[in-house]
Amino acid sequence: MDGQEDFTVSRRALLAGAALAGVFGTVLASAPAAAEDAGVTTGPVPDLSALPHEKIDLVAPPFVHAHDQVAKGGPRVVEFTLTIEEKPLVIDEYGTEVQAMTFNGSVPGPMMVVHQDDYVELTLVNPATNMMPHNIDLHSATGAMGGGGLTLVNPGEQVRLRFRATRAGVFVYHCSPGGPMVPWHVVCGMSGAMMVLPRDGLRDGDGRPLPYDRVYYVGEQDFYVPRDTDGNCVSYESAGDGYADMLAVMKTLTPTHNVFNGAAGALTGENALRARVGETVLLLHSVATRDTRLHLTGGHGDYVWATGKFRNRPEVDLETWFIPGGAAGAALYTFRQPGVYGYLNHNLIEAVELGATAHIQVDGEWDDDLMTQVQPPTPIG
Ligand SMILES: [Cu+2]
Repeated sequence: MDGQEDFTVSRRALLAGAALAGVFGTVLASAPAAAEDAGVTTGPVPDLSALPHEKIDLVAPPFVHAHDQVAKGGPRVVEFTLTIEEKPLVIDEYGTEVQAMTFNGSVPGPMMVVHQDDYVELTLVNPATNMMPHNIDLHSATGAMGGGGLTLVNPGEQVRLRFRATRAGVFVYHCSPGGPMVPWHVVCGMSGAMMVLPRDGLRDGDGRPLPYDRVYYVGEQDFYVPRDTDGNCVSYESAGDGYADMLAVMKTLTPTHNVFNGAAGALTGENALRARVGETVLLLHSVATRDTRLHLTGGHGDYVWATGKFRNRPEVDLETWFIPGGAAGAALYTFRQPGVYGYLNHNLIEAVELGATAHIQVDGEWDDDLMTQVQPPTPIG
């Protein structure tokens, strides 16, 4: 692997995915990216025309498209389209710009919601304006590297994948185009999540329903921005131009930024999430690479599926919950007090210095029984 950083990856080489795989294939065992590499041959497409079809328009995080919590009727075919956008993205208040790769233009990509046993029919579009091949590995899917082996598309191509969502939970999806392109595309922004709800909705450990009034989706994203000799972050004209420098930073395993929803401050202040006292909020959270430990300041996790899989009994009354990299979790909380809550990675250095903080602005009546200031700050006496 020595000297890999010395490769200058031109736009042309990135476009020619095969050529690039040739370059790196000699130095790295590549994860298979395409169907032939994954040894996959699928048969005739099953006829599901008798099932109801539903086409969903996705919305950008932190919002989640409208959905039923309890499924009405039997399994459906739920249709989604994700369009890949390679584009510059400002990731902090200093104007640091990265050449991001995104699903639907946002980091993270949009949350997709279905019910267990639904069929997901996903169209992945790679417009000709992009420069690189991409695909999608859905952790909610079974086979062909989560669909990655059947969805590799060059600029100017689209592909349609169908899979059955057999397991209930929140699951990461990410680009996985093979070899060293995998971590690079993911730390350039290419991940998101899908929630597969149990058909009868969320339940506590004793089978009682756990409905929610609001749902938000937060994706935690690590960025590795190269710096110049003065310590300033460097921007590049294209993703390929910055590849070698970024790879060197990636290999330190120390991100320069670790942010919620694409940028430091994307969910704070004016952009805070909102709720009211008495409302139950479902907080969905994904991390594609690194681990996180989430905390709601002044609140709790009433019910938490930290690893996100709803057939497991939720934990209750948590102060902080751990989500391993490569997973998406879910936490349910009913707000009891108004005010501004921090929702953050409780590695406080990452929260405050690297950007992993959101705010939740909660309106409503204060409960003096739960908390009150018995004496305001007063000279000691
Ligand atoms: Cu990609």
